[in-house]
Amino acid sequence: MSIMAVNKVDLKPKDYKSEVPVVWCPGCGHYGILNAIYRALSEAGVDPSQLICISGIGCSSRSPYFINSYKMHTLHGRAGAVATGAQLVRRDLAIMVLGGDGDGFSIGGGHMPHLARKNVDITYVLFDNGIYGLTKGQYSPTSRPEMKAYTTPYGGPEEPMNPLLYMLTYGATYVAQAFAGKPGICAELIRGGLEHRGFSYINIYSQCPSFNKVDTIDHYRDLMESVPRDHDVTDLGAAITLARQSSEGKAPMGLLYKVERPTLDQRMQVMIDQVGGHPDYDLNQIVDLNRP
Ligand SMILES: Cc1ncc(C[n+]2csc(CCOP(=O)(O)OP(=O)(O)O)c2C)c(N)n1
Ligand SMILES: [Mg+2]
Repeated sequence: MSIMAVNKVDLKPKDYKSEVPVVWCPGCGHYGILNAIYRALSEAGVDPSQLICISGIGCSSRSPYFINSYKMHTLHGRAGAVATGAQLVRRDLAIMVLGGDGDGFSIGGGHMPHLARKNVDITYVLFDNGIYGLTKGQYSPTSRPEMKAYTTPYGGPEEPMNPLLYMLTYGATYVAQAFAGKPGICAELIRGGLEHRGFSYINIYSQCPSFNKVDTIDHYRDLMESVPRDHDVTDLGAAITLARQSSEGKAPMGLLYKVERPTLDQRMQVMIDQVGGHPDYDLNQIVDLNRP
């Protein structure tokens, strides 16, 4: 169940830090996002014993190690699929997926639309540094053509994808974006995602000073424009118009879209109830069995 069902605790952001030392390069934007996650968890009052952080592979996918929670470091690109299963059987927990642009949109690209269209009740924070950081700098689906990396020494021949437009058109019910240089805004948007019942997608640009020389923190500062105050977050057309700016040299920062729609687990429960329950697959029973 969404975070609303999770026990509220009064913990400081530092209480969500695990004892594992953070091992990213100096100046990496991922630090800002991790700090924002600590703040969001503290502000939302999430009980660490009722939180699972799930990731695939990548620098960003190491984040669950650094968070005081249950965690699953799964296969490259498969975090969303694992999270879907975890959510269906443990609706009493808050579930976050943490990972990168390569993990989510290259190898994991086949799973992303289904998380959105099924409205799986999880919060997905995508650390978008426009590169494969862990493997030392290959081109990713969000790399700009200007970005020269060792797989593309003359820059890229492809247009980057637009994650916001993608998520909106596939049916995500909470879509937001920020950049690592604004941890306060990131924290607010992640908290909103945690408190939203349904699939929440938060795209956070993150500078990779080691391998991506064009998407610097200054570039993101110039790129990002706050979502207008009068933007109606329930208006899909208006959200799509804002999202399209990312392909036109400006990128919206803030909450673009938020609507209520039945989640996958809610719809499955309705079907199970319609047939009078199922001995092997009763979501309520599974949840009860796991409670002490
Ligand atoms: C099946 C498989 N294919 C390829 C790899 C190599 N690999 C590890 S991480 C990664 C990409 C990570 O990029 P991203 O998700 O953007 O994370 P970042 O390191 O940039 O935070 C790749 C291709 C792997 N570990 N497993
Ligand atoms: Mg990356």
